[in-house]
Amino acid sequence: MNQVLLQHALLPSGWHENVLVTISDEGALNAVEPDSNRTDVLRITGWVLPGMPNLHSHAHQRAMVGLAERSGKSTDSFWTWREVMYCQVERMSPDQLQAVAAQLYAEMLSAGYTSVAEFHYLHHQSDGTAYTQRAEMGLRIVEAARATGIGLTALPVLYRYGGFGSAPSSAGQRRFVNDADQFLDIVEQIRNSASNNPNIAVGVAPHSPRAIDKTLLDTVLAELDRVDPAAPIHIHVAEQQREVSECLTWCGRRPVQWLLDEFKVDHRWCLIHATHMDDGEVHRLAGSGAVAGLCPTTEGNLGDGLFEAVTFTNAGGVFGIGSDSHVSIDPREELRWLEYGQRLKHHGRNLLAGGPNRSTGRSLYDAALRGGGQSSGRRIGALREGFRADFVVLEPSAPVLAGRHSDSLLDTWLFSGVRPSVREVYVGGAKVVEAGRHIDADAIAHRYSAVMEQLSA
Ligand code: NGQ
Ligand code: ZN
Repeated sequence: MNQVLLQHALLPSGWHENVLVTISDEGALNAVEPDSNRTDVLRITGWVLPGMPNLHSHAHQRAMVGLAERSGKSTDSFWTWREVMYCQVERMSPDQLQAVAAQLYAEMLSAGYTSVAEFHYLHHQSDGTAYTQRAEMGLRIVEAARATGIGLTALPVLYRYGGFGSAPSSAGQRRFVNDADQFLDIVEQIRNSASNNPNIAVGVAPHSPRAIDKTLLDTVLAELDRVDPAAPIHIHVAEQQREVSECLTWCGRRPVQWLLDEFKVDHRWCLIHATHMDDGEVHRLAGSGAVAGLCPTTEGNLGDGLFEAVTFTNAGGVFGIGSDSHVSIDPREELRWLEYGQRLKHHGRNLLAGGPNRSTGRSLYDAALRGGGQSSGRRIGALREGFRADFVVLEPSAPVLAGRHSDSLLDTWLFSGVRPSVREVYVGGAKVVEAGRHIDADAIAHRYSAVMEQLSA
């Protein structure tokens, strides 16, 4: 048991001072008591926010940032980017993946993300044969999370087909493909490796309606219901217009509509992107209780389109944010671009503030904490009794924050660029970032650099 006093902290009921937090040996918040006059415990000065959950990550893609920013022979698109990505992942070994993921997670932590939902589909060896331990690659993700201290929702990906209507998978997808039994084997191995670790939860991720079919997903979800009826389910959907038209051609329905018709989509689900929805789909998704997993910097990078955030949030929809392909690793940039996208689309300002006289930064941050927490299958996203002791301390001496407090400070932090970031980060009560750097930053970066030299050779 450990106690600290937070000078200013954002709690579910708003900003409070002198908040005494009592942290259990397992890293949970046993008590959160504002207005304490205790002087015999460690006092953390400055402004403290709940750590942000990152609800969507493909760790391996961090190794290819910048390598698809050069025009190809034909018109570039999401689909040509995907070909570049398939080429890049052809060679990555388990050791290399682990080093890349560790560097990525250390950077996430120093940007203020305290947990990550890893949507992991790089399962097999380069030639497509399974590793002796089928979950080898996913286990390396678990190892990287453990080593850096970030909270993890491991989401092994179910990937079987290459397109709508059970189309065969392509050669570039050979490292991803499993049938139901093989996939459930991976899930079980990951679950076993993470059991009793309060920093880790395990869910499943059917890759997209393109990569599964109804029977396959029903089989997998029935087994998941048996072993963990609360486990989160994440899926990519309707990111590109081409997906919508292919889905319409295949079944006469749009992808989000198909998903909502065919499965019991509820608060356990997280629909990644859901960019292209008609008004009916926006309202149905908002009413389902599922989280929309938005990744604005990646969606911008890939030319996806803009999510209908104003209509969706007005209809009570829940969203969270993810750094996805990791063209940026900063929760502020995701939130800022979410709001900017709506400003550019609707020609207004403060569109996601949620009502008159409200702070846009605060509304965005609160909403993303809620959706991120919900989609993680863990008790995170709030400084609240029973939740994990995951929090970030902003840099108190940052000139740009001078004279600001509470919501105006949060607005300034969010809407002022990339500096300052955070000074300290705690996950499950353990300090993992100090003076703005991960406590093991040098060793992690050293291994990462060596791997990047190998991959570029
Ligand atoms: C992915 N990424 O699985 O990494 C996808 C692209 C696909 C994003 N959607 C591949 N951002 O959708 O087939
Ligand atoms: Zn993705």
